[in-house]
Amino acid sequence: MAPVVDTDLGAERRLTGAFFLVAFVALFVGVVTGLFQGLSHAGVDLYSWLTPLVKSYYHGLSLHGVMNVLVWTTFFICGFVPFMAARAYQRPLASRALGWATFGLMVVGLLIAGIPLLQNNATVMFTFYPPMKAHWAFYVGLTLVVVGTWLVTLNLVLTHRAWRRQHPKARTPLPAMMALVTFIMWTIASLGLAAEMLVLLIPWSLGWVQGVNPLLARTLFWFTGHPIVYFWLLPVYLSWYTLVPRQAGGRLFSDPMARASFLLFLLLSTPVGFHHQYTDPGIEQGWKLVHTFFTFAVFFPSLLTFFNVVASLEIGARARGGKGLIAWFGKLPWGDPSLAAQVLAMLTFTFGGIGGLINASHSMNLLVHNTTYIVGHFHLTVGTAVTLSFMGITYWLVPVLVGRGLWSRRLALTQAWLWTVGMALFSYALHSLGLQGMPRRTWIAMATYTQPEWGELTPLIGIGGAIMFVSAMLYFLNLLLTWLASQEPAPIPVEFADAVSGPEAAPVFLDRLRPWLVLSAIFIFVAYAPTLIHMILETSANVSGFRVW
Ligand code: HAS
Ligand code: CU
Repeated sequence: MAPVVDTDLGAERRLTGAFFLVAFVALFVGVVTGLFQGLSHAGVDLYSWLTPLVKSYYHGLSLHGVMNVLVWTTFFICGFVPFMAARAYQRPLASRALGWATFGLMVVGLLIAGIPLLQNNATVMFTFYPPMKAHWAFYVGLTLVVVGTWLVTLNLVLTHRAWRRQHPKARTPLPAMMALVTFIMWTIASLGLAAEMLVLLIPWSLGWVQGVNPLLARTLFWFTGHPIVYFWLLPVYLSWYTLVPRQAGGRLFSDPMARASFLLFLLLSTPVGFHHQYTDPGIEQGWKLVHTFFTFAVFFPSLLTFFNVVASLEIGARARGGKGLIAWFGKLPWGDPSLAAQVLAMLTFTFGGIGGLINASHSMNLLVHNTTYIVGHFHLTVGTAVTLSFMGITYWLVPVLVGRGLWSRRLALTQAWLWTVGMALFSYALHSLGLQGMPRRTWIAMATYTQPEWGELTPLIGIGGAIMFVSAMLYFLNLLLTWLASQEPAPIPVEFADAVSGPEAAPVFLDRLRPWLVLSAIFIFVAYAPTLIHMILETSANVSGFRVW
């Protein structure tokens, strides 16, 4: 007899809610520090006033980066993705106990890393390049968070196996396949960071070894540091492919194409890290070129996504009476804040993605590297494509989790538009200033070399940042009131979209991960082994640490 399956997923809801709560706290700290940075660029320096809490621009920047791109994203994803997988398999996670243990481990890791960060003992920014040396607890805590994400992978794989035993012939449901690929890709990618932490940074910060190898550490960091951006992006694509078409009133255009896109990400996300190191010495030009080619290759699954998602939106909009070549776009259900936030995120990502291609081009990278242009790029991508989509997702998912309707749709819509407008001003200014040579990661208010013409655009950074801050506060207010005060009836969860060309049209090789994993390992080996071996043999770990803050 088949076991009784709890398809209500009550326990999964609580677990997802717990992950979300931590994610929201992180985002709150991240946007508050973000406001200070934006204002500081515009000449309003609050750091002297804030000294008891935030010691310097760089302390604020480290809090901002770590809380937003590492904690908000990771905790949101570990809450959202397994919940989607469980819904798609129509069964609970293989081990709820493991789910809660994972959450516990990640919170402990976060606390261990967070204390030195708050105390200004880990002001090394989210890339923590040595020889800048943080308190050892910062590295240990972050490592525990990463180990937690591997346990999520384990739980997803076990859940998949249990489902497969009962459905030997069926195609893996698309959202579940996407969940698996996201976490397996990330687990492979995070091996670089794990090696950096365990072999280099932790022994060195504890004083067990005297020196560190900064070049090797940076290389291992970017082994993980590029694919981490797809760890943030793929859960968004999961929503754009499997939920948004339904929210738009239509169907997914092609299920097989969506699968192909995710498998290409599995294959190509990792062997590209040198595009962050074009200006680093010690890596041969030829290998940098190989990573350039892979970077342009991993652009392709995003193009597939663009095509597939626009086609799906168009199907929905035309079903609602949309006409014309472009005008159908106006017929999307713009009054639904969850959909509006995500479509605005897509529009923004179109610009962020094109900027990524400029960064990836070796010769143009030399112009923009280490300038505020890059800051503009990643606020369009992780700061909007990802963050605004996550906000859109919470507009339907948080009401489902707390069992009450969204407190105010209008407030939510205002919030999404404010974020988009604020970000447009903010990132326009940063891109332009970067092209004029303004450096990133610099306390510009204290710099002695600023150019007079920068002053024409710097106010926009402050204004855009302040608009986004207001937007974020409206977001938190709406969620808080939904949780505590809403009288609206509990909503029905958004169902997964049907596909015009469905899973049965997908060839079997799109439902097998092993061959893709083997190919992925070969690509990574080819792209990294010669350089890593060379670095390990030819360079030494002889740089002692510095506290530059
Ligand atoms: Fe990037 C630096 C290249 C994507 C995040 N990136 C960063 C950093 C971050 C980041 C955080 O090659 C800074 C790290 C640091 O601190 O130093 N990036 C790329 C490329 C892509 C790319 C080629 N990045 C992302 C994503 C991120 C992200 C995604 C976060 C989530 N990036 C770089 C490079 C650097 C870099 C260099 C190093 C720079 C340096 O020198 O330091 C590509 O994956 C982008 C492909 C995507 C597209 C867009 C497709 C559009 C879609 C939307 C569909 C729209 C619809 C609506 C449906 C081409 C899928 C439209 C409707 C209509 C009707 C039009
Ligand atoms: Cu990258």
